[in-house]
Amino acid sequence: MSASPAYLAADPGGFEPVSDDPAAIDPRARFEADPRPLAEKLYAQMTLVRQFEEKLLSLFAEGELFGTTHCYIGQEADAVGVINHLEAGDVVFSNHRCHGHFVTWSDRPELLMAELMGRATGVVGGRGGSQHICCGSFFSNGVQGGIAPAATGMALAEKIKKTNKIAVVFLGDGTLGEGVVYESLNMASLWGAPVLFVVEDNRWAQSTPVERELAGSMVARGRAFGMDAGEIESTDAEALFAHFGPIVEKVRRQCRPHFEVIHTYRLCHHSKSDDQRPVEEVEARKAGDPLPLLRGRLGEAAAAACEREAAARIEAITAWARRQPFPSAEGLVGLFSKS
Ligand SMILES: Cc1ncc(C[n+]2csc(CCOP(=O)(O)OP(=O)(O)O)c2C)c(N)n1
Ligand SMILES: [Mg+2]
Repeated sequence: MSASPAYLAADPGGFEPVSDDPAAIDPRARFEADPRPLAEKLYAQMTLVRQFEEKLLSLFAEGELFGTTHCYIGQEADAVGVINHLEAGDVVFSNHRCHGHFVTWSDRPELLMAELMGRATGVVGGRGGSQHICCGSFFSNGVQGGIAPAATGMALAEKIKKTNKIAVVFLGDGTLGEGVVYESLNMASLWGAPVLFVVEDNRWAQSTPVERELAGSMVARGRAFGMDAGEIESTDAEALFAHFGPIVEKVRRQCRPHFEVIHTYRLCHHSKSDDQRPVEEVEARKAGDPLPLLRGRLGEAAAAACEREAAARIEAITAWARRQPFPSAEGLVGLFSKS
């Protein structure tokens, strides 16, 4: 491995720096090592993501954070359903709505909090912000659709290197309007790239409802390129976890692409405050909020313990991130150029 970049240098606030070794983070092993019952583990992860983003929104409102951010509130079950099946070194390619994917994958919310605060110990040295993450084998980019060919190429690279690793790319329903997605599906199928295309259909692309953005069937788009494709309508984390286990396993075993659509809903604004959706529609969808859905199965004591643990953690990481230094000009060396 190359020497650790500056942003991974020891941080003074008590959190371990993350290694730049793509194999350093192993979501599946971490999940399996947690002795709690499945529902409790999933609830703990989703609660952490939810509280992390609620904290972000309040920091934006108080003027401590600036720029933009797209929250994942309501979609947390997708991330925990898919990502807990991934091994160390599997590539994850996320999009503008990446916090839930990153926090679930890494279990390192402090790195993203520092990043959003623009600090040198943020996941990309405080220069990527909310949407642009590069950490081990996790990547995100806000250019809709542009992530599909990148993920396909990375999956193909793993195949050529015979690593038995796969790539997962998360796309929105609106992103199915980008032509480059179809070039990616074509090449992934033709070349047998082990890439799982996950479409998170939250029914809206910013201010456009899905009925006004897409003709035909989402799932048929994957099938048209000769790959297996399926769909699930659920915000139940346990159901999604059960659904994606065999799919991830099959992509790895067959070394072939797969296209899977999750029909879900976003319960927050598109970004920080913009929301053109009918209020009644959003209110009705709150019945499908994945957190209360799972909480009911846990029992009060276990659920409350998860919530307390997440709250303490968010408080600690926020305080830590505030103490972190801002990046220096020297920190630019190696980030955008070699010298
Ligand atoms: C190429 C490109 N065009 C436009 C945008 C602006 N933009 C950001 S998010 C978004 C809507 C995306 O909708 P969808 O794919 O359904 O994802 P969601 O926001 O619902 O998660 C748009 C138009 C962008 N980021 N990239
Ligand atoms: Mg959408």
